Amino acid sequence: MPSSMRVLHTADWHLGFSNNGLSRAEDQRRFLAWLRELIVSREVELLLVSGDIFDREMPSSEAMKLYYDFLSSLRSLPQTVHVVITAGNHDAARNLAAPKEPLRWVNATVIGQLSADPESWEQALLSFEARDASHPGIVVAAVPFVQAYHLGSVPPGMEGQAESQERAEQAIGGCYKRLAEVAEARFPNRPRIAMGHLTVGKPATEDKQLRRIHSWEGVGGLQGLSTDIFGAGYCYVALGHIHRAYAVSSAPPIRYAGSPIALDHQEAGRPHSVTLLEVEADGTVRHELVEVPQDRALLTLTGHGPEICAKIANLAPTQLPTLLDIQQTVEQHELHGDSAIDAAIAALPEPRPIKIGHRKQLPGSDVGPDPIALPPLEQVTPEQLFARMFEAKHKQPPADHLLELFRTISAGE
Ligand SMILES: [Mn+2]
Repeated sequence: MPSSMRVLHTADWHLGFSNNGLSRAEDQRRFLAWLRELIVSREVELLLVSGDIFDREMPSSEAMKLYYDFLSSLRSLPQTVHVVITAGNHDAARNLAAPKEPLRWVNATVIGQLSADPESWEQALLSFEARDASHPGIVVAAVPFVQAYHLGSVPPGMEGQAESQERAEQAIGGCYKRLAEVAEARFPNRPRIAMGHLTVGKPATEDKQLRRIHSWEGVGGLQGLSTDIFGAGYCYVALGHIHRAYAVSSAPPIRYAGSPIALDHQEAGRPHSVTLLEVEADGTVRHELVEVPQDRALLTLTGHGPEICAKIANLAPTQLPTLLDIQQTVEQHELHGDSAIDAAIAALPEPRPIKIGHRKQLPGSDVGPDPIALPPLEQVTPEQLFARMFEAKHKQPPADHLLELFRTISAGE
């Protein structure tokens, strides 16, 4: 057996994510506990997290606690595990990198942002020794989410325009190529892995989810950049940004890790995984997708009321409450009230499913009933807005105790 180094590639944790206000912190806590066990059982030496650690720029205290507790928990493992974290487009790069120094104590390195100065890019170049002394170790080019103008060759504001695609490829490609050259000079013959949080390659045309993310979130709104930007200097490219585990290219492997848990109903119904790599001394990489247990189901139920109620009655039990997105076909007289569906849910044993969406549509129409029209925003008080939105969603005005609760919250008490 040639000696190899085990590396785990993951991304897009989106800690602090919630579905219509329902926190997914428990799902994420379970994922991180599972990940820690996997690191032990598969003797992982290096963990790469390719961006979107948090769901938002100002993460909740709950999300931050998940993150720091996980990193601290790696300290008590029998063997040292190094962690490389890069900022994604959802992360506030500076905030993520602010605790850089204390995180060194838990063997974690955070790269938040790259500046226009090519000399500074070398901070993203990290070298790790292997446990097995006969293995040369690995160099990681930990490139975070980067707008091409950060790198200095595309003017701000030009991003997203078709003519800037080529310049973005030159700027970002130049960064990867420079890092590979510097790494070769400093650490000759060490296998190199590149990280990135961006859209590269073309999505499969049948994959609506990928196309959606490509068109909405490409680097600066660009379509996928060419895979040529990574050059020939890396034996593996560990990507984040697109929430599906797939290979953009196979030689060398350029892979998205995908989100470890299904975040919304569009991500549900397919496996979610982390990518385990065996990196040999000569840079040969084998990969294995290790499926992440999903303790919660996210289901979309469609049909008429009685069909949906029957589907609810037959739901398989799960560890955490199933999240239901209900798309009900209704007749005109059924537009108000959900009592049969709510009763079907209430009849189930704990943990009962939670309805996070309920859309009603008349047969043959693609859209639900018109949302309630709102006067200009400046003429509406927050409470009126809340009441109208509640009514639009639930087909009835909010009960008094909900209005009371809203007043308490908006008064900041
Ligand atoms: Mn993401």
